[in-house]
Amino acid sequence: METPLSKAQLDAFRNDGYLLLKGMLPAAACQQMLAVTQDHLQRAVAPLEYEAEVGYAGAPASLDSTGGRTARRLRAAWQRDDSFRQWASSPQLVAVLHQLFGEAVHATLAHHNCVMTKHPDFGTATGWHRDIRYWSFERNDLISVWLALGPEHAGNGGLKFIPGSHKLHMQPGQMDELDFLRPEVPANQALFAQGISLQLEQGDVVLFHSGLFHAAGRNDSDTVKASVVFAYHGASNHALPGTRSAASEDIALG
Ligand SMILES: O=C(O)CCC(=O)C(=O)O
Repeated sequence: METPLSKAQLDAFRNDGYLLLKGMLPAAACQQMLAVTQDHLQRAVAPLEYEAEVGYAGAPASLDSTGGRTARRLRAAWQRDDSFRQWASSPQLVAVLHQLFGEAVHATLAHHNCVMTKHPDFGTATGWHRDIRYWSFERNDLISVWLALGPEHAGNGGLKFIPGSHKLHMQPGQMDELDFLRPEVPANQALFAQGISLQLEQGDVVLFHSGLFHAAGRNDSDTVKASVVFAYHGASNHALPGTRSAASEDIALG
């Protein structure tokens, strides 16, 4: 297996909990995924998750209220179109993940496996959380892979990270019942102050540890933002028996 990452990049991932790979995917591949995304959004091709279902602050109250059919995610990206599958299983990406895990790579389709969209009118901000809330594995050691299909920044709801926060040990009172950092806790406010905004262009890829705290704002631009997001784990890190992670499709990628 080739080793595309330098020692400095490996160290950066270990220390910061994320790694940005600028221009990893050519424009043509991104444009193809964007065209599928726009078509499926327009035709509401199932399965979708709507802002009204997620219910974050400012979301439409119900599917039938104004803006109620604003999509949050096109789910099942792997099953949805070959262009997403090709990206998620591409040898170039698998080689990067293999190096980060130090072993064979599996994709879990238990969560993510989607195109995340953020709409200007009814798209909502996401509070500070870590993605491990979505899965149940032996170790908190999964990696989310986020591919920008267009520009992402603080003005259109781009990601914010707290570098190094994957190493923190949290006190129970810092998190709410959904595993978000409680905004009113002073220790959390000190953490939020360390948050940085990522600037992504089309084709940029950011890989982040499932313990890294991240958040995202609203989309104040006039264009829908779209990002393809998949999640991976090392072959030795097994889903816990009886959980949704164990019941979901898991793909060995080598
Ligand atoms: O785009 C956003 O609002 C953040 C999405 C996110 O981090 C998540 O759904 O886990």
